[in-house]
Order: sequence, then structure tokens, then C-alpha cells
Amino acid sequence: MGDAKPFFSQHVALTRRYFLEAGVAATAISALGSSSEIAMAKATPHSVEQKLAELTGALEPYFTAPDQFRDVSRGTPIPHTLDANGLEAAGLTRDSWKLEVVADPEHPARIRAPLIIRFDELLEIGKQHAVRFPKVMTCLNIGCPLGMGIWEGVPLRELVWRTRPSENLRRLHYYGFHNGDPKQLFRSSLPIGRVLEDPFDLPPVIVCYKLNGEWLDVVRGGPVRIVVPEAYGFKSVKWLTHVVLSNLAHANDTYADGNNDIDSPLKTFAATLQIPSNATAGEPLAISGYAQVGISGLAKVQVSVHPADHEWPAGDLYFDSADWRDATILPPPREWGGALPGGSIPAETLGFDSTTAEPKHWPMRLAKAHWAIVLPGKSQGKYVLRCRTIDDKGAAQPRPRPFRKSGHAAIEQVDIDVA
Ligand SMILES: Nc1nc2c(c(=O)[nH]1)N[C@H]1C(S)=C(S)[C@@H](COP(=O)(O)O)O[C@H]1N2
Ligand SMILES: [Mo]
Repeated sequence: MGDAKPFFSQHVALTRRYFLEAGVAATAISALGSSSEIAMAKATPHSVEQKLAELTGALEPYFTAPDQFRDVSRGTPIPHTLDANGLEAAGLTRDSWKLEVVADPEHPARIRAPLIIRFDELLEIGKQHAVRFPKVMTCLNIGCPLGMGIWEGVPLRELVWRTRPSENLRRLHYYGFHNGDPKQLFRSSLPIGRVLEDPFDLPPVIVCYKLNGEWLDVVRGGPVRIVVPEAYGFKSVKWLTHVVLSNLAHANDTYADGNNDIDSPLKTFAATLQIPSNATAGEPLAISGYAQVGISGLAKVQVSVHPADHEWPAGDLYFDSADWRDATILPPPREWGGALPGGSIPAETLGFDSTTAEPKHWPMRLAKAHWAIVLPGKSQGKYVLRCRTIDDKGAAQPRPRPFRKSGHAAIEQVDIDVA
């Protein structure tokens, strides 16, 4: 990751100052709030500083460079492995791409003007209507996000309205290039209301053609994909070719196969990035990580360390009785990473102040946040470290929606050997 380092040192400097301002450098450690785990009895300010410096090695850039996203693309062949001629024939270049917006032959919505849109026409609409917003792309079935980007495109409703719909429009579904093989079809769907209006201050559902300020690469589903801000990845169909306006009253997503909960919006959860798996007795434990901030926001990240043989009360499924300590949620980084052109947030990105380019709220919803904590040293033995989030409604992870097939939220557990 070419831009990892500068981001990193900036973030670290900021973080260090943050911790110092929190009072760590002061000798009056007792003055710290009880929630601040930097204030441990044994550690001198010097060793805390050292630990914080160590922590910094594993933090990732806030945004993910487009070529650093994890790829879970399907298809035989996977569309982005086609050669130049193949891509052209498949309509997967900006010159050859087109999108049909039509009525569902089986459950037809009444529309007056079915559409075929080409890339330059989409950009033309974008001149007036384009939006961009930060969003973490996460697969419902994978614990760790695939990447964090600023996605840009035209609200899907702009295309829907251009078909001049009049009635019998209850949902739409959409799919992309799939090698002309019905068995490889990957389809997703939305209620029409979600497309026409944005509830709870969410960004619109977009027909997306840029990621982090650059054209959307074919590997990420370009030239054009759908992006649904609050949803798991399967709603954001890649290599988009068809939007179908329908009077069908229910979802018909491909992802409903495989027992997936297809109406599940993004969950809040925490995970570690750096932990000392082999620690020395008495040495403070420096731990860092990230949290995915789902629709319910993020109030806290908490960490606990218990002996591996700790006996949990019967019925304590989610470790509520653990000795949870509040970690520090790190402030916005000074450098955003993600290979953004000029290193800056594109103008008028939703969620950022248009004059200062600072985030309006922190941590940002439907995005990532980073956290760190330094815990008092432990005596020799085997331990298990756990981390969890508390969302803005006060629900502790994996609540309020603990089921695996609605997206990952299981509490992470990591073994620590103290020698
Ligand atoms: N056409 C198409 N779009 C698709 C998929 C697919 O298999 N085919 N996979 C979906 C799933 S399950 C996920 S998690 C995301 C992943 O997006 P990414 O590859 O940009 O990270 O793409 C979605 N869009
Ligand atoms: Mo997925």
C-alpha cells in the first residue's frame, strides 16, 4: 500500500497527542477518568508512549485504495478476467457499456418510456445530479470488510423517473453481465420507495461509476455498478446491465439462496488489528483495531482480557459479565489514504463539511472507525482477549441482531500468551 506510511505517521502523531492530552504524560495518573485504561497503575508514561508507538505499525489507511479491495467476484470466467476484446463485446468498457431500464415482462410496471442509457449519457445526467459518499463494502458472509471507499454516481431514481412510470411499480430488480449464462445471473432488488426517497438521512442508492475519485475499475464492477449505502455487498450489483421495474411484491435476490437474510442492513462490530499474541508478564498490552459502524452508529468499543480457563456464568452467551474496558475511538486521520487524487476528500462528498472537508459527525455511520487501548500488564498464563461495540442505542455486540446469516457481528476472541 503505497500511501499507507504517510497516513500512518500522521495518524500516529495525532493519536499520540490525543493520548497525551488525555493526561498520560501527567504524573497525576489518578486524575484520569476510570474509563481511561491508559491510566494503569504500573506503567510509566514512557512505557505507555512506547506501546502507543508500537500500536501504530498495524493501523491501515482509512480509505482503501481501489486495487487493495478484497475481491469476491463470481463468474466463469470472472468478467474482469476477459481480454480487451472480450470486455468490449461484453459491454464492460466505458465506450461499449449500456444499461436497459425496462418493465418486468412478468409483473409489468406501467412505464411510458423504456430506456437505454450509455456511459456518456449517464455522465451528462451526473453533471447535475451526481452524488458521492463514504461507505464500507462488506460481504454479509465475510467477517472483515472488503474495503472502504468514496462511491460516486447518479441516484438511481433519476433513471427511473426518465422511464415516466405511472403505476404498478412496487419494486425494482437489477443484474449485470453474467457471461450470457442464466445460471450465472446475480440479481438483487429493492422496494421502489427506497429508490425514490432516502429515509433517515441515508445517501441515495446510486448507479456508480467512480470510486475514490477515479473511474470504477472493471475489477470493482465497472464501468458501472449499483451501490446501496446501508446494505451489505450483495445489493451492490457489479457490471450493471439491466434495471427492471416491477409490480412483484417481494424480493427476488440471488442472495436469498444460501439462507441469507437479504433485508439486513449493515451491523456495528469491532475487530482487532494489532494485539500482542506473545506478551511479557507485567508489560502493558497495547491493542488496536477497527469498528464497522452500522446503521445504529457506534458509541463505544470495549475490550476485555480473561484467563483462558475463566468460567462464564451459564446463559452469559455474549460475555456480558466480562471486565469490559473502554477503548479510545481515534479521531479522524489527517491523511485519508485510499489513493484519493491529491490526497483530499472529493468536493461535496456527503457527510463532509463542504468548506472545511472535515467529517460532520465522528465516527461516521456506514463506515469504519479505528480504536486503541493500552491495558495493564498480566501475569504469566494464557488469556483470551475479546472486543465488542456498543451502538448508539446502547446495544452491546452482537446485539441487536445476533444471527450470523444477517451479517457478521460475533464477538472476536484472540488468544494471548503471557510468558
Ligand atoms: N454482478 C455481480 N455483482 C456482485 C456480485 C456478483 O457475484 N456478481 N457479488 C456481490 C457480493 S456478494 C459482494 S459482497 C460485493 C463485493 O463487492 P466488491 O467486489 O467490490 O468488494 O459485490 C456484489 N456484487
Ligand atoms: Mo457477498
